[in-house]
Amino acid sequence: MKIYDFPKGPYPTRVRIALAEKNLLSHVEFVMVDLYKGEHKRPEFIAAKNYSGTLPVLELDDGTCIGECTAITEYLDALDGAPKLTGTTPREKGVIHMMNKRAEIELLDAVSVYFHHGTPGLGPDVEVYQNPEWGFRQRDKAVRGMHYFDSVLRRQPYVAGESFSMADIAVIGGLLFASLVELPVPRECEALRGWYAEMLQRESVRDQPAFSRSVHVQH
Ligand code: GTS
Repeated sequence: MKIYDFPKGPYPTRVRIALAEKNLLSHVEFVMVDLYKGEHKRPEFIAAKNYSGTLPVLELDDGTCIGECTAITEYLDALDGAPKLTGTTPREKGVIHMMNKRAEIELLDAVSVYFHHGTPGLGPDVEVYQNPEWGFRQRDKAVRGMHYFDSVLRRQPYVAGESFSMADIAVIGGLLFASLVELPVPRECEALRGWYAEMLQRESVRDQPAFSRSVHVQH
């Protein structure tokens, strides 16, 4: 398997965490695609690897390309091996998918829109259209999302219930992106802050390039 990757990016980090959880990191060849050079927007990448022009992309040995972190994680989870990140029972699968989607809509994707529209983002050569007002609205939405996940984590240890799952990984991605754009988790969100501090100690998270000491230098 190959992963088209930007090692410190929040979305690619989601898949890296999933690979680490599943003990699959050594089965993957990582191919760096430089977002700041716009390599992900080149016509050949869009045509052959990912129509969306985003990372990460998983390429299977038969040439099939799978984009979208959720889809990639579901693929990896369907291979043999514990732990299960997307649930086992129908109920677990439903709840995990719901919370993962909420983590994207209410937090991670909102921070991403803020990055691309409300900040210089990937720079003038790559950000060909920016709408700052939309960016700032999404920043406010992300802060509301933080309050929502705080309320969830006040009543249960993990985002989708009693065990670590793909939904935790998506919220980790959201908070990683928030830290890159210097959007702090509100002080009163104590449960979310405590949970995140715990997640940062987890081996699969702690060892990722995004959490190395140079993380704040460049997205
Ligand atoms: N919905 C996609 C997914 O879940 O995989 C979003 C992927 C995404 O936005 N990836 C970012 C990207 O390619 C990577 S990073 O920002 O986390 O490093 N962004 C570049 C762009 O131009 O949107």
